[in-house]
Amino acid sequence: MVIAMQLAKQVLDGKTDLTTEEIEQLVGVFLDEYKGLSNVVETPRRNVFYVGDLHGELQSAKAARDLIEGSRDASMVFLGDYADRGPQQIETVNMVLSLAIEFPRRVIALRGNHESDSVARTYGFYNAVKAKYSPEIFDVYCSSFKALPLAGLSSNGVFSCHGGVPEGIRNLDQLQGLDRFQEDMQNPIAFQLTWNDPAEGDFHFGPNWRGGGSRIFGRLAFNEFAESLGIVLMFRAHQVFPNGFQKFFDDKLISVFSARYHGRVKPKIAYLRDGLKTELIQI
Ligand SMILES: [Mn+2]
Repeated sequence: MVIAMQLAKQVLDGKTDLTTEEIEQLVGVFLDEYKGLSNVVETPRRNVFYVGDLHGELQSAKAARDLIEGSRDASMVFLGDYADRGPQQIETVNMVLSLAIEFPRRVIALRGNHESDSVARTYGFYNAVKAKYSPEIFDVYCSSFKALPLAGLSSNGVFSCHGGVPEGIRNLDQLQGLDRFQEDMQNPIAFQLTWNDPAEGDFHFGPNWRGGGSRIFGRLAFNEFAESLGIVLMFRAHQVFPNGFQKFFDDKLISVFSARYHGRVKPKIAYLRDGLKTELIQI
């Protein structure tokens, strides 16, 4: 335990050459912390950084680290999609796990659709881990993914998740009661929380090009979900926008993306101040 805490600190300070034993230690301590969390965790009311997709870009993970290390009164919510696609996937995942371990009361990591065995097998993380370590270490990482909570909610009505509004939800208990400890999010509500996308328009739900049971949610679905759960503002990630963010539904939903994505994005981290005011920080 003490060794793993020191290890987390070393990763935050730049250590990248972890042994298989060290990865097992890091994931073990992370699981001790995360497996008992509820599906929807309570997040702070103010002074919260919301970090969008990182996708293997250690540069963005380090920018997040610098923000949380530099602001003692602030908290941070990672909105998922840590590995796959980018150049430093293992290092980026290690950084997020280490931030969660080092700052258990100020940092929370949520689950993205890429924190799934089958997706991470297809989009790069499996190959990266197999090349540097072994398929068994990929399984170790996947065990940490399963423990990630699906959403955050503050007492003043700020909701966060990777994808968005799932179909058929009328109260918080429906989210808290589902089984999230599945490798591939077989539960359709867990799946939609991490896969759905917003679209402007006065409709409820529609088909999503991403497939696999994912949905597009419109203004009517968003408003009903928000009213049912007492939500006044929502942060989510999952979609690439050139400016690193996009606002929907009269600015009540903010989508944020924190990776450069081959130069296609000016990456942002959203910062929720007091009174529901949000600043978008260029990283
Ligand atoms: Mn995603």
